[in-house]
Amino acid sequence: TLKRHVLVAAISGIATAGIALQAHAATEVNLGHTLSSTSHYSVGADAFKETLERLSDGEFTVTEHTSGSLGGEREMIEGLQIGTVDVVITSTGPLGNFVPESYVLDLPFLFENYDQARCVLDSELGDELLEKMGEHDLVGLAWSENGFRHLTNSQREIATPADAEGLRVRTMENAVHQEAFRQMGARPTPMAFPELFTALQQGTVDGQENPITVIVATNFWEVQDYLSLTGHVYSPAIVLGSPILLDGLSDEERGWFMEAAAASAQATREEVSRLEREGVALLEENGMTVKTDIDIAPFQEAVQPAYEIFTSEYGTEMLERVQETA
Ligand code: EAX
Repeated sequence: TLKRHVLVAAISGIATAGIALQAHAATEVNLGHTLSSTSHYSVGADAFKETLERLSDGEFTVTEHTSGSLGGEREMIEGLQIGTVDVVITSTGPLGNFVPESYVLDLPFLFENYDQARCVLDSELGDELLEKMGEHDLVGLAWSENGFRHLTNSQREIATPADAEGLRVRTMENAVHQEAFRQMGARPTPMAFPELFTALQQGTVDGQENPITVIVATNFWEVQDYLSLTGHVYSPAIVLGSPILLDGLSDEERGWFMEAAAASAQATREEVSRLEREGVALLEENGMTVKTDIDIAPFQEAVQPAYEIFTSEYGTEMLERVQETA
């Protein structure tokens, strides 16, 4: 900013000398996500901010809006389309409502581990899916990460699908997830993330499912006693931009956004990996009962119909390509 002040002073000097010049104010980039300022998304937002401001030499400044202060993920994606928000870090949970091709990534038990999931997202297929965003008034900047999702609840320890029978579970606004939980015998209730903590607190729902990262960042131990490490679905995150801002930029400027998003994704993945190592102990220290040795076979079997419903609606091509790449 010192530089900017000097620049502004110089320009006003020139202007008084009768030469018409205009000082450009830095463009403020509003970045939103649903998680707290201690979350892996915030680590990613910091990296985005640092990288974009450095590469653009202050042409862009980034303002981070945490904890869903700009709305839930579905709302923020809509915000990108109409230009009320510039950059969003979001799970792919509600993305299928806008870009149906992305639904495939949210199929339960699609990936076995982090390496496999990251490898698919970093492949040509991942790039192709990012480009697809452009057909739906969104700019796909980078694949980031949320993590493997696990089930928490306030009622009882869950070791088998039968234990989840009748449990009211908040799901993301994602048809594939809702179907999977219905097949498991639970009662899925789709809800935007910013409403979730209160819903758990008031008992509107008994449980929810999210990665260790989110459970830690949201202090869910305050309202949930039981955690079962089901790892039932890998939840990618994506850094999305608004075409209203990005379409008006030069190639160089867009390149800075891409680089900033790549740095963001990298920093987020590292934080996810750290929390995968340290998070469970932290949750136990905070009083959660954690069921670690889950036999996932019956869960996999229970959610099979979600695959059939998915492929009957969207075909098998995308799914086959993901499975070949994995
Ligand atoms: O992206 O809605 C969810 O449960 C997501 O995992 C959360 O907003 C982080």
